[in-house]
Amino acid sequence: MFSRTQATTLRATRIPRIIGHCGRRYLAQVTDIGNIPTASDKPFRVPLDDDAFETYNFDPPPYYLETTKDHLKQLYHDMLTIRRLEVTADSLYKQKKIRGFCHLSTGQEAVSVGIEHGITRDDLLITAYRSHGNTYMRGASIQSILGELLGRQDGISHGKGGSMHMFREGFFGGNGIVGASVPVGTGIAMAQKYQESPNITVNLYGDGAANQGQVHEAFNMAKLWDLPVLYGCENNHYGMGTSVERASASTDYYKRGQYIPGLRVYGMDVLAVQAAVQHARDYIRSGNGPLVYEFQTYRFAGHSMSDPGIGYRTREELKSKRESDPIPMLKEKLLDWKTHTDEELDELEKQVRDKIKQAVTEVENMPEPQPTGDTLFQDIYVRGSEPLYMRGRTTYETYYY
Ligand SMILES: Cc1ncc(C[n+]2csc(CCOP(=O)(O)OP(=O)(O)O)c2C)c(N)n1
Ligand SMILES: [Mg+2]
Repeated sequence: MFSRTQATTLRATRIPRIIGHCGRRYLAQVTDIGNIPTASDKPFRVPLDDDAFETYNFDPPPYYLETTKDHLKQLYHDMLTIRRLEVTADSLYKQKKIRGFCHLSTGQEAVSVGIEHGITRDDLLITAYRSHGNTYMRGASIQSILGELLGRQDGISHGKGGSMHMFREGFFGGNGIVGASVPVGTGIAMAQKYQESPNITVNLYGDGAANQGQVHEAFNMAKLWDLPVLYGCENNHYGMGTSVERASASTDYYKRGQYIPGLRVYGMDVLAVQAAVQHARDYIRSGNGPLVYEFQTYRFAGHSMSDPGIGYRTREELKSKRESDPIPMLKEKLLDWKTHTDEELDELEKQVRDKIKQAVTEVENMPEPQPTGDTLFQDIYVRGSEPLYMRGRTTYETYYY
């Protein structure tokens, strides 16, 4: 475990941050820029910001991340892809090609990307409804996500789930009921412990959900039984139109586990998120029980497509938060460190844009689910595991599988 003091010795020529949490600019330098290997797959360390973490009864992660040039580019690629996918969803919604609920996570990409790079595919993940980024990061194709949003047969939930209900192996959704996924995720971690699995569950919820009783009941059981679960509160500063200050008696969400150690992570920095999650995984897998993390992030868009997102916050606030957009922030670091060139990153951005554009064309040509009674009753259970029959609206509508 690295203390803050030990971590400091890893840095030599650091320029102190001159702007605070909102509107931050990253000015730190790599310890020894000459030591960055030329080979794209050779590991080296990059420093993290001084205020990347705040701890609660917990040793902080190391203030550096071991990475490679390929990996840094992958992080950038993943955040760009989620952003582009959601900007595209926004436009498809406005064209009325996507209907119903649709919650975007623009601004929060560093959280979903950093988490996935801090765990393995054998670890499990559950979240609430703002889940397009998590779904993509768990390995779903862009087509399956966009297809789901457009209600197509080849969507990830065969067009029946929509924006909030996407699932994949190792990913338990996409859940629409605020807070309810937290006890479900706790149960998943309990199963892992019962089955003596070496893996962990990442259990995400919002700042709005954090005040619910069921969240705290889940914390109690997780600590009582030392379950392998990382609770992650994505503090994007609002639950619908209500700011955290108006909703929460304490906005220190990383301390809300009381008897569970916690960490506040600067969630606009994908490198800090990954380092923090790797650290949590090591800690939990060593049998230490649960952790409560708070990822400090920000939602640029409205709560959902029906919320313009400006009625409860000022344009000035939005403007200043946009200065800490996780995507340009990472780009700035890569350019500062000379790990990648401007042209290389521009080319990557173009490739991502083209890929999403191509996916939209494919998805628009996907068939819609068959408008039959059978379709209605399929996919309630995993295919092949259905019961003998299922009741419809009335007993006269009983469907036999
Ligand atoms: C049990 C329940 N109560 C209320 C709602 C309506 N609702 C949907 S989103 C939301 C706000 C949740 O905020 P937060 O947990 O911070 O998540 P965010 O939208 O910021 O990602 C509410 C109250 C709901 N879906 N479920
Ligand atoms: Mg919120």
